Amino acid sequence: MEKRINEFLTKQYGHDLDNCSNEELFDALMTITKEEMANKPDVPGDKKLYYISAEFLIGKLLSNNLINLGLYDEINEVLKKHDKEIADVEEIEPEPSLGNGGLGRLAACFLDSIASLNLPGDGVGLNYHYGLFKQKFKDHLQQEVKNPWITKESWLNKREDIHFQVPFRRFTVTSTLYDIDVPGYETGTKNRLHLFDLDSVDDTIVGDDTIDFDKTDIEKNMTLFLYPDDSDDNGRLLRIYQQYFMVSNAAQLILKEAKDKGYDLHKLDQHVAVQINDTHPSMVIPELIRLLQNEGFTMNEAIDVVTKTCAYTNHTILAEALETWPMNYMEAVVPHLLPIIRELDNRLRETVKDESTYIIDKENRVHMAHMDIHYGHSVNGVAKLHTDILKDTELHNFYELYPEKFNNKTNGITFRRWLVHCNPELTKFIESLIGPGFKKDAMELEKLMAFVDDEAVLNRLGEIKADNKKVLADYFKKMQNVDIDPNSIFDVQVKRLHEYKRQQMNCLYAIHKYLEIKSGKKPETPITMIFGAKAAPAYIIAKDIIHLILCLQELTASDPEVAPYFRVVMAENYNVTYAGKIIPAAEISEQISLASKEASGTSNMKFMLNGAVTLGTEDGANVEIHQLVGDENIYIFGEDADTVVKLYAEAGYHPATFMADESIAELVNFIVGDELMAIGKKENLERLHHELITKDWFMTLLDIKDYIKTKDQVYVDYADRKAWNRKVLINIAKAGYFSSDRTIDQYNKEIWKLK
Ligand code: 26V
Repeated sequence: MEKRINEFLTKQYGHDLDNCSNEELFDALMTITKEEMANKPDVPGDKKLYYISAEFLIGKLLSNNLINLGLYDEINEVLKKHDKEIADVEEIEPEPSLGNGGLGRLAACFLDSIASLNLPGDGVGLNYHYGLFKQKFKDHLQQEVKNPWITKESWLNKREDIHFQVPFRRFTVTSTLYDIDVPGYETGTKNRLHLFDLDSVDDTIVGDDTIDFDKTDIEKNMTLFLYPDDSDDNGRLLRIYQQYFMVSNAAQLILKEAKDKGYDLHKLDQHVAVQINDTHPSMVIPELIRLLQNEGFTMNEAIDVVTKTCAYTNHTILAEALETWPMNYMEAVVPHLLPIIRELDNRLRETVKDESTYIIDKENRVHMAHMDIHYGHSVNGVAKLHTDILKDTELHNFYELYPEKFNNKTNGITFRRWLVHCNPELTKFIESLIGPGFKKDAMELEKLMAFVDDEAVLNRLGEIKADNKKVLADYFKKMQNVDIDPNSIFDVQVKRLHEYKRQQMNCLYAIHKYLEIKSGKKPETPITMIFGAKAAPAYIIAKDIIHLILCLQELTASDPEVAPYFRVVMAENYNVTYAGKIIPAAEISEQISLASKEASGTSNMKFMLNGAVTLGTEDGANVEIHQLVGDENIYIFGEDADTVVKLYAEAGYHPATFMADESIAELVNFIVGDELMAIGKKENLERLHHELITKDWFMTLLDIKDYIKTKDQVYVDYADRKAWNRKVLINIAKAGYFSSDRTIDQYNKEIWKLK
């Protein structure tokens, strides 16, 4: 390997390992890794999965590819010999922001697990040139700028052999395909992530420090951004263009590959499984039907085989994310799909009485999820509680029609990235205790339970955490010039910014702690509250919450009475790379969504695996974590999902009732008090305050008291290091269930049936 790297460097740059730059070394390692992957055969099999998703939040790939190829240790040794660090080389790699949050990162974890279980399955999505956006902080506000990530040399392989014609009302475009190889962990095989693009897309229509562009010039803008602003008509039309472009290419690729392999398209379901990741790819159903009709299928034949091929995953019960598109918008973009969608809807009307399940509603809107459920063979939620809520309330009418279609697939995460790569010290220690088997069979982590009262082991876990906290403190300093005390408790909430996730409740706790310290009550151990979150550019209140967090950051840092004991900090541009540093260093995992609203959560699993203790509501996968670790090793607070669902049904929640409590009012009113007004912007702080006291749709004030009480207890318990590290060990030992290898095995056995 040393020779190969040196040969590349000398030929390409005239340097060798001793005098090359990190940029040159990255190029060498990426090129060699790509060659290695190119030489691997595809995962074999007679039936292949296509996982269609608007998001694939893959993160940087160098280390993970090397780990899966079994080359990581060897390369690490070579670099060390020449005084180089793989971590420094990684810094050079740009991080694609091809996703928004949990749904996109889940898709990336799934690709890793599918390949690692040696199942034939490719991802299909779009090659967004600027991804979501890059977040910058200025004047305590989020600013969005484009995030160019495609460099001359990248992981993308252009497929000269594959182009499809994608027809729209106004024009037809020719697509280009880029593939990223996805090697399995020590399988010797690979799958692919297919990212479709258009040659005509013009990066230069977006200025430097912005995400604005002409939304009408589709041929130039189609694949520039993930989730372009849809607050106006042109934005919404662009979303439909993107979605159809994605699924038409997916459908054409599926049929081409099936035909190339000589399969009988009438038996498509025996050779192909399609997983529809949320509703963004739902148009794949009518598109496949359309293309099969072009192949001579009758409508009945096409519907039958497409239904048996397609399956849908629901990732949220929030109404705003259950997409519906007005018929006239679809007419303007993809008129050729409308006769098919109408036909699908008419067939229902003949047999199904319940109008609430129709695809086209009275306002002429197309309900994408309804189409998926009627014309797919499987509907799954992403955690037990979430699936139960789908069956009992949100999709109850569908459940009555098709009980056999509903199933649960509790989410998971790939341990290759979220343990082996991001926490090498912990991985090594676990290996020294229970051997390497857990890397292939995550349930082996249970063996750690043998050490639950072993003081040396518990101490070592504490040392590893302390080391990771130092690494994170250095990273914060380097990236943002922010000081955090590695000896403080690291209490972390990192996730998309949304009111239901209740970052604002965590802020109210911060205010509580600030006031307590000002009144003279200092915490036993200093505390650092760490946030990381991007807010959708048009989501005003979410951006106001970021403003509040950044004001609290300044307030706590600039007050000499408070700073030594308590800090609030926010990671700028929280992404997969940042997550890889923050999660191994975290001690408290904040999972405080309003019960019933977080479908699953996946950071909760990452934190648990890395030895953080959950402070959370009985929501999403927290419920399953609670069951696994038991009451002693998790902190649960707040009202449960049943209570919350009832409150919504009865319109029974009123923030004013809670504001009548002086101790709550003091915290909420602090948002518009002198201290924060002196730092922040009146408009933003007043708007957020007003929202909380008049609406508070996600019931922050409902749980605030219990939250404060429970969190105070967590901090007290933390002081007993031995008892705390026992909790840490139990959390790690019980995390095996949340390996995405388990999740994918269940998808395969119960939905895809690939092998
Ligand atoms: C929906 C929309 C609709 C409007 C435009 C922007 C946009 C962006 C994303 C979405 C889908 C959000 C769904 C989502 O990310 N759900 C998350 O999925 C995770 C993986 O299953 C799960 O762990 C989280 O609880 C869930 O919030």
